Amino acid sequence: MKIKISGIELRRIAMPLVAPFRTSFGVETSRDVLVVRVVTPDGEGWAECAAMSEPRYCSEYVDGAQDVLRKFLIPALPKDGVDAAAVGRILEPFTGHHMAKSALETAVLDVQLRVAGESFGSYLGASRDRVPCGVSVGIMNSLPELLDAVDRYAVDRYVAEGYVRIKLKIEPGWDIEPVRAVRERFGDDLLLQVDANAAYTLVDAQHLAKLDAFDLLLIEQPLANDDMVQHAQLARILRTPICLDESIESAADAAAAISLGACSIINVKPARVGGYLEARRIHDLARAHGIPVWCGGMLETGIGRAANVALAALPGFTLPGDTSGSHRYFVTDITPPFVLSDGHLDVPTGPGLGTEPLTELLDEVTTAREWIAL
Ligand code: NPG
Repeated sequence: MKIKISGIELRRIAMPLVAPFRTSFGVETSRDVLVVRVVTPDGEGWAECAAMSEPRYCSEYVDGAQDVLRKFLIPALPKDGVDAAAVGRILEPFTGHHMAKSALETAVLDVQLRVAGESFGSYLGASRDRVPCGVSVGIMNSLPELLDAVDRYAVDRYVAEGYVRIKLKIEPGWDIEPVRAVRERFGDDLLLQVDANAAYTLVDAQHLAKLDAFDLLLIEQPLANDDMVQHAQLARILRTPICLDESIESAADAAAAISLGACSIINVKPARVGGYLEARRIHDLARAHGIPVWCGGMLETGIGRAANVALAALPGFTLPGDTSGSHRYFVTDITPPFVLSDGHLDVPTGPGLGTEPLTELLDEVTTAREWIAL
């Protein structure tokens, strides 16, 4: 179905986080989110760009994403209408910028599905109506602080809200001890995994092998983004399964990683791979190879969360994702909040994303608006 676009609004919003979120690549205290609104005669489509303020997780950053959207990606869309399934191919001549491309494709897909009356979950091929949820715990300054946070964000709610697994962020100097402390305090039944965000090198292999004692679900992205061969070597040393995140920017990367033996699990983040359609291709490929996937998160508002939850409902997403409830990150979200029930989030069933920003809330947090007519 071709959708005729009148114009696109690029809006920036400031979303303070409930607590600083520290990873090996930096600390986030507030999200500066680029929200994309596609306007058509028949309705609107929404998406958010996952790019952070600074190019630390990957080379993209939010000002750059807005610039490339304004100068190259939006002007490349045909004036006489476009089908969301064609957006990826239309944007292909521009290299990189997956997060910007993902936001544009997602907003077009959203309006197209709203017009067609179909939900993201149904369109993508969801096989469940709710998904189990994990939570990511940032790097802390001290062990007591970590245990409090685990208490506060995961285990207490594991009982009260039911988070089904915990992911600890690690880096050199903050790895074996926090994992040991969490295991000792909460026992072996807790589903636990770690995420290094590329903070180690192959020289650390024997050190990382000490994590094998803790029966982790996986270790995520231990080595650098382009260390595909080194990850394959590390996989032969560790018993803990290796999951790749940053290294996988496309289905082609996933195919290479699988055939090299660089990972046995993949974290699928739609923004990182250029959109939900490429994310689905990675899901299909991994599933055909018996490689489990799970849905990552990038501190999304309710707009991004809605689409992630829909994706996480596909049959190959067999591990709990970083699809936490809205209140894990924001006191007030711009959409009605996603709230855990029995450790799960419901997959939205309304047309498109099945949710949209509440105008008043959105206006309150808006810091800038730009209109690009097509
Ligand atoms: O639940 O949304 C979430 C965050 C999960 O830890 C999480 N995300 O490296 O996967 C990651 C990390 C991240 C956060 C990556 C922000 C990039 C930016």
